[in-house]
Amino acid sequence: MTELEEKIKAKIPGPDTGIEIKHSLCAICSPGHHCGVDCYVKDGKIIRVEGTPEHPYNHGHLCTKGSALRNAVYREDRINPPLRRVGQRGEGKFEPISWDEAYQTIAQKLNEVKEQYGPNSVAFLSGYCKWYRPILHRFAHVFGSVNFGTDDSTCSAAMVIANKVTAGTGAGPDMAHANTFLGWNFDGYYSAHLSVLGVQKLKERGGKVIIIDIRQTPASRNLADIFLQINPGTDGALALGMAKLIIDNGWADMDYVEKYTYGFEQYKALADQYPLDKVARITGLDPNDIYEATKLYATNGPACTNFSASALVHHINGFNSYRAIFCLTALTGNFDRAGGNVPNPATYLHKPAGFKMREHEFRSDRYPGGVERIGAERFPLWNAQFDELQGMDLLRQLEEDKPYPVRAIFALGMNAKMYPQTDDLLRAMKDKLDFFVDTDVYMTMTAKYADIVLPACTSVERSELKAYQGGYLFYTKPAIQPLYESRSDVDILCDLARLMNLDDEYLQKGYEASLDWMMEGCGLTVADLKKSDLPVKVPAAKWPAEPGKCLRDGFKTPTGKFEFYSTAIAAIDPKYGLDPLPSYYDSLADQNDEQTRENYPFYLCTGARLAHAIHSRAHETPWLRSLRPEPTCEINPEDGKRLGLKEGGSVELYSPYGSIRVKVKYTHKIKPGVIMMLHGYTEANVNLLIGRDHLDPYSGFPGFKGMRCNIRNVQEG
Ligand SMILES: Nc1nc2c(c(=O)[nH]1)N[C@H]1C(S)=C(S)[C@@H](COP(=O)(O)OP(=O)(O)OC[C@H]3O[C@@H](n4cnc5c(=O)[nH]c(N)nc54)[C@H](O)[C@@H]3O)O[C@H]1N2
Ligand SMILES: Nc1nc2c(c(=O)[nH]1)N[C@H]1C(S)=C(S)[C@@H](COP(=O)(O)OP(=O)(O)OC[C@H]3O[C@@H](n4cnc5c(=O)[nH]c(N)nc54)[C@H](O)[C@@H]3O)O[C@H]1N2
Ligand SMILES: [Mo]
Repeated sequence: MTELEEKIKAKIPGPDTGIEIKHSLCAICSPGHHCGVDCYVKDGKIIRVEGTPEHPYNHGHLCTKGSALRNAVYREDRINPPLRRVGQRGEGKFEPISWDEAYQTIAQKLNEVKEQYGPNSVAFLSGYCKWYRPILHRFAHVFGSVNFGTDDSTCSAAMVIANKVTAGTGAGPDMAHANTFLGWNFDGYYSAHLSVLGVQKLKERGGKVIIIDIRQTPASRNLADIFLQINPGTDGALALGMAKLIIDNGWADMDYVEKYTYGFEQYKALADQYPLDKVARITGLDPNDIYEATKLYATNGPACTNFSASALVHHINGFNSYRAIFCLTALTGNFDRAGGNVPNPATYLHKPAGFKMREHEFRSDRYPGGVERIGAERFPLWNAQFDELQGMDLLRQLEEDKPYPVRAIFALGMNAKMYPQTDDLLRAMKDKLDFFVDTDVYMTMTAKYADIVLPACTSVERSELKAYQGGYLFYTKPAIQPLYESRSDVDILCDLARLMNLDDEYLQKGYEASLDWMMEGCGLTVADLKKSDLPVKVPAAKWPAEPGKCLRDGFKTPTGKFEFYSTAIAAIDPKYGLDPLPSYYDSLADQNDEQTRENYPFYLCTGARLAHAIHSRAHETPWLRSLRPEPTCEINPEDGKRLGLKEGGSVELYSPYGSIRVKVKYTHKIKPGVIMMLHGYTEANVNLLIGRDHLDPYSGFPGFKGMRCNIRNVQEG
């Protein structure tokens, strides 16, 4: 018996119990995580889930959501057989049909739209799941449509683009060698639990931690040496103010700046407009605290910085704020240096693992080109830098049919509640689409608008490829058979490719053949991975990433330097008014007229992460819902009392665009004037309050975390 088998056996509660432990992964949360899980299976059913102790990533740890995986798998709202709509769109009336019939209908309807309007009139959309993306993306292209889009329209892509147009690449914090950690909107306890360990180790070594957040968090409490509780949406001003302090006090690494950067003089001139007193006024911070934090960051190096896929870029000034912070890493000589921020490109599906896979080549290989993607005209920087449609322009194009009509949506896990003014989007989909198919695990509000609904299985019911840091690849095996008639998303796509006779060798052959193509050169095949029940070390992997490559070989930007002044932004038509420098403007710039200020005095921050929830997908999982049973907004007691809001009472939260009813909770963790609300609830969808045009002009991202709103009591009952 191998050591592993011994360990596994030791965990089985007694002989002859009929319980088997099967390794799988939890795909509830971010693709950057997906912890290894042990499913205890008896009679084909999962009776218990634990973290896999031998897993090289999570080493047995599980977060709140992962601990509820079993409950998520056996939810009562799982879609059972494929369904055909019989009532009105949105009504939720369906009849069961066979898979064959569902596939035939989809093939016929998509081809009809293609014939009548052209292939780009079919949009291929995905929600938060990443695992099937290269297959779906290629499917769209082979079908002939340029229109592939995902939650990247609101998540991470703004950061990716900002990185690209500044340094040609992103760069993660090198915690292991840093003396200081600048945790800008870092709260790993809620959003990435394993990331906290690195910060704890840094502290144990005597390292220092700065946390900058609008709310007090476990990170600000447990980790921070200096905590700056900043006014929301003002981070760009702080970063420019810090740049000025760094330059004026001689803390900048001028050798680095001269050798490796471009546009310093213009950047300095911009920073000069942000003296300490002005920055203190904008950010609501004490000037001494700003000074001390800046000094610590700039003089106690090497220093690394946290970057978030969402918090900052969910403001309409977020792209520039992000860039202003990013520029500090070069100003202090911490970019691409040990203990600073070190480039480490993603291996596969957002996860760096130290080797190269041909995921992007696979999906873009068949790009049909020609007509422009949705959002191309409105968001030219996005379009030039990112390989997807910008979904924040979907509603406009549905309504206006310009530059061409969109008449069908083929979606995997589409959540319309991800889109601002969701009700308008659903109305447009209802009125304008000839055909809408959605594939989901659960019967969602969005699926109720579909003409055909397909049941997808969960991660523990399928095989899936996953890369892990440290140089690992994992090909999972199903721990249980797919429930009901559900199928794996990738099998659905490849079945359809065959039925529609799409001209593509790999989609016709299936998921595993496609993966083998993407994995070529890494020294392993799917067949090799299948021999193991745990992640396998990849021979070609180099981990950890070595710093210094950009400094040695040049940056992948037009100038070959780190660009304070972005030449890629400068190349965009001036009529769009995009600034090549990371200039600061107000995050409520489009809502600052006197009347709106008066009627909507609060700053609404939506979706700041909490441990028990993730977007729309976890709210209906009973164990997780029980941790906060009612959709609840949070307000500082000073405001709550002034307005006579009763703690736990019902309130209406409203903006110029919409209103929801929720409970209210007092908290001292946020400043007066701020209201916080989680997103993703069907009965209290806060994105009804976010204006459809309240978008960052650089990225197209919605201002989810910066919107004017107001609050008032409502009668109970
Ligand atoms: N107000 C506000 N809105 C936000 C945010 C915010 O902070 N505030 N955050 C934004 C961010 S950063 C993101 S990433 C997006 C998230 O984007 P969303 O797409 O809203 O994410 P989810 O609701 O988690 O997932 C979408 C659907 O995928 C389904 N699903 C789960 N697993 C599978 C599967 O294996 N196959 C299939 N076919 N479907 C599956 C789920 O049931 C769900 O219906 O939300 C954005 N929206
Ligand atoms: N439990 C849980 N974990 C998740 C998710 C989830 O929904 N739930 N979503 C996953 C996804 S898709 C993403 S993109 C990541 C996001 O990961 P994070 O960016 O870490 O998530 P957030 O909690 O939105 O933001 C981090 C912090 O930024 C703060 N913040 C909000 N506005 C501002 C501001 O204007 N300035 C500053 N300085 N701070 C601000 C919030 O209070 C919060 O504490 O999380 C992932 N992990
Ligand atoms: Mo996200």
